[in-house]
Amino acid sequence: MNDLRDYAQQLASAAADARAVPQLALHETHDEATSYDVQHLVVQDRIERGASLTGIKLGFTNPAKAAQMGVFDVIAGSITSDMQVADGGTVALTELIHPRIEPELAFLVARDLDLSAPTNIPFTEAVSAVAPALEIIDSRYENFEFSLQDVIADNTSASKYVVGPWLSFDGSLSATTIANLGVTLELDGRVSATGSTAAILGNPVRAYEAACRLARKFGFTIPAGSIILAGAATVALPLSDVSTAAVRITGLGSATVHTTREGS
Ligand code: OOG
Ligand code: MG
Repeated sequence: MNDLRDYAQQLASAAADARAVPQLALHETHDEATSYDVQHLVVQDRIERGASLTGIKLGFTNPAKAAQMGVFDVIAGSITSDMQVADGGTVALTELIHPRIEPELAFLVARDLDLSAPTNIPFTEAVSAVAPALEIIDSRYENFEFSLQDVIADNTSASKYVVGPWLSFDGSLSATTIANLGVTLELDGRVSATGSTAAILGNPVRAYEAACRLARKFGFTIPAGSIILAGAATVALPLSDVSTAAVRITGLGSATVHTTREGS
């Protein structure tokens, strides 16, 4: 356990000091399950600094995103209250290493998910609302380079996220209507990446299934009120020279974040 604590400490300090560390190369010595053990210790460090868990995020649910990073397994991480930025809020770039931004879809979990049960409750019973979202990822590794095991240990590069207005599932919004919605990522008013919610595992509803599967396997909980970030609908783009970023999803609306170079 000692070496796992040491890995977690390196990653937690890198995030707190906004300073990259060399790749841990965990794939040489450790499996996925052990990498999730390191991740849980990294998240525990945030909780000890006063944050609380807000949900679960998925990574590499989009093949274009997986190809961008060279990692092709779907992975999960924890999101916490200190990562949440209000819609229209500001992120201090000085607190980040080499941030990238990606447009996502967020789900609001309506009830405690019983992950000891062998099957999932249906998506429409588990999830009550959906929102456009932005994720700012910030790998703690030099040059944003990692193996599968390394990125799992680094809490899947999770750094900040913004959730736009929630839309409840009702007659006009359903698991079918969210299956193929246009997504744009606008950087300083320019459309910089376009995609579809269909890029997320073919249908973002599958991100809910993946979240349950990974939670069961690697010891996450998904209580009522959790946010599920379904994964990027496009590749991630560098944020360092951007002042305002927005995601727009057809029929769902938008979410916006501003950046500042002043320390907070
Ligand atoms: C890992 C996180 C991937 C996504 O939405 O695919 C992710 C990374 O690319 O650094 O959050
Ligand atoms: Mg993401």
